[in-house]
Amino acid sequence: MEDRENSGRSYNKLIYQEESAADEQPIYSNQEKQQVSLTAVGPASSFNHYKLLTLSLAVLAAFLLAVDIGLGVYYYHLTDGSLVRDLAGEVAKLQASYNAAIHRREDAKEQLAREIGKQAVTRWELEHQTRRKEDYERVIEKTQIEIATLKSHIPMIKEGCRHCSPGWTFMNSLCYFFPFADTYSSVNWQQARDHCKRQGGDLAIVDSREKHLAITNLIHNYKDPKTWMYQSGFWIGLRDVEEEGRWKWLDGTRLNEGYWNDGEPNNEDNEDCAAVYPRSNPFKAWNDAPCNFNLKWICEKQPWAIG
Ligand code: MMA
Ligand code: CA
Repeated sequence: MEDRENSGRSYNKLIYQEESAADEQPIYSNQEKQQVSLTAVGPASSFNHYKLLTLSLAVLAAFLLAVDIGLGVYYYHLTDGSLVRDLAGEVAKLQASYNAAIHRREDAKEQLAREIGKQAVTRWELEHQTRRKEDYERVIEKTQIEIATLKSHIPMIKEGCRHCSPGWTFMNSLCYFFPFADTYSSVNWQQARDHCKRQGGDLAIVDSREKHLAITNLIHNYKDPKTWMYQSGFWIGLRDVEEEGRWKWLDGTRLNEGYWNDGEPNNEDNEDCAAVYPRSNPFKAWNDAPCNFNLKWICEKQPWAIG
């Protein structure tokens, strides 16, 4: 760099010397001239260097231009070419599959909500069915008990066929009649007795525990829960009509052991006739009621000869 500056300065000096050489006195010594002639060789080679430099710069510029064009072409391929198109296509595909996935997720959410709703209904239905099943099980249990009870009556009925009139039941060696059928309406004590007599019998004389338990067991099976307790009674052959508080059976015998309900007999409304009621406790099954009261009844009569 310094050399180039030096050679530049020398070149200026040279021009200045040539211009002034014609009309001015020589101002340089021989030595100086020698020096000047030596330096005069320098400007010629600098000029060559300059040309070389210019050429190099031109080549460099051309190279840079080529690189620029190359980059331009590469950029064109990059931006407008298949690679970019592929990438854009990929991005579009990814976007589409992302959108589809979001859509599917929303669908799945809705489906889940619907399933949860259905499950709640199924659960309620299950609870409902479980309750129904328990109800049925209770009914089955009750029916099985009833079947067993009715089965236990079969021998009685069979024997009744052998020893008693149709519709009469054989119990404790006697024939009994119960007007369970709906065709029999409730009647007063005297009408009940008349019915029994027409059939060849009389109102029942319940003068033993065995007879009483057999009767209460039977009427309990036919108990109608809708009927009010004091209307569900059955007249028996027991009265205190002759003397208040002196209870006598129709055969004239005095009452020995009664199965009165708590507080009975109370003769509340001139109650001289006794009736037996279907009670869970058979030892509290009797009441004294007005004889003109309408109730069902129990007849008894002797069986046909056994054997
Ligand atoms: C009451 C009670 C009985 C009586 C009946 C008559 C509802 O029961 O006092 O002792 O025999 O009434 O209906
Ligand atoms: Ca009474």
